[in-house]
Amino acid sequence: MKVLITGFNPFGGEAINPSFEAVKRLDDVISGAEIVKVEIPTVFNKSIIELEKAIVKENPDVVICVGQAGGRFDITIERVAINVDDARIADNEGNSPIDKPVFEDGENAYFANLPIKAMVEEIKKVDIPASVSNTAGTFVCNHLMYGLLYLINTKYKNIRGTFIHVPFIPMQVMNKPNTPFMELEKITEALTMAIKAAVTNKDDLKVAMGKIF
Ligand code: PCA
Repeated sequence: MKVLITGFNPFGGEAINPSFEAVKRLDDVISGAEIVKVEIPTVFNKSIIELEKAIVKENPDVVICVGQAGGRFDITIERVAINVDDARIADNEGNSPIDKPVFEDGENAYFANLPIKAMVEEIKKVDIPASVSNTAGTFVCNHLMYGLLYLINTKYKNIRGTFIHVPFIPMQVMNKPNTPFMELEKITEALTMAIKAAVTNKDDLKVAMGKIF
């Protein structure tokens, strides 16, 4: 079993991106699965091109993309990606598409096909807050998740994938009062648990993890 896990480079004026900081600290083998780590540029289109290059090179069974969600307090496993780019800020190459589809010929949305609830449960077992999220936003993270699931649905049908959003780490919130954060070690541990659940559960758990809003 091979897992491709990606993190993004820093964007939006931040010096680091906790997603790739955590990804690069992961063990090279988790629950018997080989872990391949790749850094992805926070750029529309190029992010999907780089992801597909890594998929072709590595031929993974599982792909998990990770991104920063500054302001969220917990680890969130994303359920769905939508076919919309709507950028509030520019990406790292100055692109800010408004209401453009990620792929003209794609579905309106795609669902993750990894056991997202089992992944949440496994993270919570080590006392790290986690939940299912029903929106990955409309910036580069949703874009990459949509690209991953589009590729899975159209070309790489045996791959299972999803997206994980992680909070800021402490050094990022020094000048951001009342902003949630999580220690980098905890984020790395959470990703390890998520990978463990992803490679050991075939079916997802039938437990309620919906949100009222
Ligand atoms: N987070 C951004 C893009 C890159 C990242 O780490 C997002 O949530 O869209």
